[in-house]
Amino acid sequence: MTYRSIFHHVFWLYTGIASAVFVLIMVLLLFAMIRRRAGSGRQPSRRHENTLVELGAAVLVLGMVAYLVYVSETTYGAEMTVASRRPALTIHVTAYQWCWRFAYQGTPVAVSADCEAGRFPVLMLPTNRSVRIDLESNDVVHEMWVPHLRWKVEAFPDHVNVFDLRVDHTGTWRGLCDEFCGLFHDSMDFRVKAVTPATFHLWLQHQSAVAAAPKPTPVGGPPVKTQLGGIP
Ligand SMILES: [Cu+2]
Repeated sequence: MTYRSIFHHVFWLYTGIASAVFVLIMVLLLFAMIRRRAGSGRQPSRRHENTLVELGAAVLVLGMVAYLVYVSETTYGAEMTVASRRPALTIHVTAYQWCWRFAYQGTPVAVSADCEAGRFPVLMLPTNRSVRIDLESNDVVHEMWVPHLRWKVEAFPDHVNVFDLRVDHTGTWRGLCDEFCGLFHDSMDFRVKAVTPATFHLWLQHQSAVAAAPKPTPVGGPPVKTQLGGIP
């Protein structure tokens, strides 16, 4: 099971219950309006309370809340248990004003970009493998969000959020920051690209070789928009 299917299931459960409550309230309201309009001549009840009905409503609401909390927690917990079974790799994700850095543990590979003019860093993942993500921020609070995967986790400074992710099909999806974090927050995008384990292995090998190769000395370049300890 993936985050997408879990939250799809939970979303429709919540939507179903909310819709049923909405319809029930509307029907009762309509019934009261029609009765009043019909002019039955009956005076409205003077009772201020009905303990039995109020108690029943409270028990019903509490029961629904308890059920939804139980379903949400157990499905999420089950997914985390499956996803965290022997993670195949660990990626350190650093959010900063205003872009991302993805460092693959045990390798010299670290993917980053400047998030300007469509230059977004790509988080490469193998499909059907548990991937451990260590997420933190280098400055203010950010939030890593991949809408297609129904996956959103906050990135805090001075705290590492550890979680596991498992993607079951190949594809490329948009990721973005969902916590307002300053001037260029709206350009703080990234891409998630899931490929087969074999393709991922080749990619990681290639990137490791590129990262290990000696670099030419830089002779200047355009100014970088980072600030407050951001990572260029
Ligand atoms: Cu942001």
